[in-house]
Amino acid sequence: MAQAKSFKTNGIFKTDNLRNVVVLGHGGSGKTTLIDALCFASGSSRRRGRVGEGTALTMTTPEEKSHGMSLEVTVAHAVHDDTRINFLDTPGYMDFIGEATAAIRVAEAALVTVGAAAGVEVGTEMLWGVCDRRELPRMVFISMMDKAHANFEEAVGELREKLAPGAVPVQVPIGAAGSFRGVVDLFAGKARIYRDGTMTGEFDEGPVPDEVADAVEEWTTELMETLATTDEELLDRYLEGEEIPIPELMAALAGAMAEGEVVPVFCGAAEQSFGVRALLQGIVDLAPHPASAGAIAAQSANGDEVELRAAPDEVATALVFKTSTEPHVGELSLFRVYSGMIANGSELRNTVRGASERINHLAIPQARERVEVEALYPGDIGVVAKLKSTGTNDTLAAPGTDVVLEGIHFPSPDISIAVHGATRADEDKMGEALGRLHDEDPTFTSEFNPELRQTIARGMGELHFLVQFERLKRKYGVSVETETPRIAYRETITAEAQGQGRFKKQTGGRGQFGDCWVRLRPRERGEGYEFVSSIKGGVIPTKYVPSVDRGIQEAAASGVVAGYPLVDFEAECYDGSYHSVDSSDIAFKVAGSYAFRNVAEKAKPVLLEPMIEVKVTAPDEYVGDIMGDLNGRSARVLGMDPLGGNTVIRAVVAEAELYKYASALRSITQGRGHHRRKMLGYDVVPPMRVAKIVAEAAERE
Ligand SMILES: Nc1nc2c(ncn2[C@@H]2O[C@H](COP(=O)(O)OP(=O)(O)OP(=O)(O)O)[C@@H](O)[C@H]2O)c(=O)[nH]1
Ligand SMILES: [Mg+2]
Repeated sequence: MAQAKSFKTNGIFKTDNLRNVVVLGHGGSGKTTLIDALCFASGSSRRRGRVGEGTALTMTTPEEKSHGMSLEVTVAHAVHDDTRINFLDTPGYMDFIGEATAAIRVAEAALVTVGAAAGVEVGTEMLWGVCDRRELPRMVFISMMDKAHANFEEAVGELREKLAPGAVPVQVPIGAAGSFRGVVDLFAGKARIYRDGTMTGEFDEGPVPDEVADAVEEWTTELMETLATTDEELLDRYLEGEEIPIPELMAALAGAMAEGEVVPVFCGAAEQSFGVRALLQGIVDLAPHPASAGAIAAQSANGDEVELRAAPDEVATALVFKTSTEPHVGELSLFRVYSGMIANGSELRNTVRGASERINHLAIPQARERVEVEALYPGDIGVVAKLKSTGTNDTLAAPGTDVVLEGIHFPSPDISIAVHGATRADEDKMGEALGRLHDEDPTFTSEFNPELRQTIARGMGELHFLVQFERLKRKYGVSVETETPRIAYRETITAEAQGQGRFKKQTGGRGQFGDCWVRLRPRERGEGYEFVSSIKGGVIPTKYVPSVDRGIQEAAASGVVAGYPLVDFEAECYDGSYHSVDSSDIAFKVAGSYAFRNVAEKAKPVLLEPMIEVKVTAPDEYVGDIMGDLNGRSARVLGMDPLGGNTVIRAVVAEAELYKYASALRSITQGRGHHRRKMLGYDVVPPMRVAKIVAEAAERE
């Protein structure tokens, strides 16, 4: 049996010998297991871990171990064929898509896992879309070939139909589910039969077994024809029946993959380390190296485009793509070098915040471990502890440079929840600790909302919140409790009305007197407030008219139905009277507010509520149930569009009807549906719900 080669894992690798590969796929499609197997087989990790036992290489935090899934981007490397492959493991669960987005930003290629039994899933499609926007070259690993119902042909068919017409296998599996035991490499035309239980992916090479001969012939023709069509010269030679050497075919495939024309498909069963060696070689041969990936997007401080090369003699730049804090370790910054060399002990400038930072204990990450190195070449991924004032999305550059690299476009959080400290002490520490969570994860925000008198946290979904609050407790010792966020209702008027506001006070000495007549008119939704004066003949002196306006605005801030701000109306002050001694700004302000209250009551006031546009994406089979549930929430459906085997439903729903919608959707779709939200505006609350809102408001008063 071949012995796993030993490697210098902490060596410095030059740009050509580096690959940055983000591993993406639907939740539970086998990414973490695959990376564990790849790193172990390459000899760069000492222990073969398991997701189920919480020991997989890239499961690093207690939260990941207890939830049994990836929750953050984690970098681990394998060294194969003199090349260091930096793998970025990402969560497949859509609440954590921000982590995947960051990882996609700094990779040159994506390795997408598609379960051989599950096929293309919602998460696969979402992440594929993010890769599309960055034109990221992709390869696919059909995972879990050993699982019941594994079906390679079907998975490839789905992939071609839904996501990648250019997907083409470079391997064909031998057997499936319980009988899966090897693959045929289509370039070499040889079978690899895996040895059971080696865990390093050892195999015996042999001729193509009869059972797969037809499939091998069919897919080999497909592969050759696909390659030939990407290159005219190759096509001629192929048509003339020339035997084209494998390295040439590989180079053609790598070129076509870089262009996004072809997506090479591999397969295996990472749990048993079947297929991992061929995949390592495939990545080295096919994934672009950091200097071949085209222009580096950067700007100077004044916004001019800057051209940078991924060369050692270029000015040094690096992008921080992940910041995390762990007790006893402090803050760790993961960064990707784009240009120039970064040396241990050097001083860099944070060009976003204008601070200088010293790079001590420069290291490359191996999941939670750091392997110290003297320097990093352009393209490499490094980690450094305890930077003073650098966060995610900041650029670090050589002193004297003001270059800012293109940042990561994180999705904005659109689900909210209200939180308060479990105790007084928790409440006091909560604000700062929540802010630290945001520093680690830009898709989580929080702020105190004075109108609602609640701290509102925003995130990507309910599991996201759950995990964040677990981190809050473990890292910062702060316990929070959650509650339904109050709704920012508004009020408006629906009819024109007019009337008087008169303020007169005589308490010895000087009195107070203000008197105005005001007409209120409804305006369209979103048009706001407007004040008009049509006072003639100085019945109210000009200098007091603005006080009437101010009085109306202050009174409108707590409306007449349930005390919510009354919006979208015009107020016209058309008459009034004054007293030469007793009138004052304050007296007219009070008169204005009296007039508002008096008239607004007569102007058929109504309650308004925030309306949300939801976009639900789920497999077709759940559409009936989703629609039924949306009906129960009085939703108005705007449209339904097919997206692969999924349907995208767009509907307008009152915010009040959407609390915990993510959970409901998850149980309706067995976790296969997700939704996004967008605030649309305000609409009148249906009469049947008004009484309850008024009663709740009265209770809070
Ligand atoms: N039978 C079988 N099971 C596998 C294989 N690969 C992974 N699994 C199991 O499938 C489950 C999910 O695997 P993970 O590696 O955690 O999947 P993941 O894509 O990282 O999941 P997320 O981090 O949640 O996105 C685990 O229980 C694994 O043990 C495989 O090749 N065969
Ligand atoms: Mg994982």
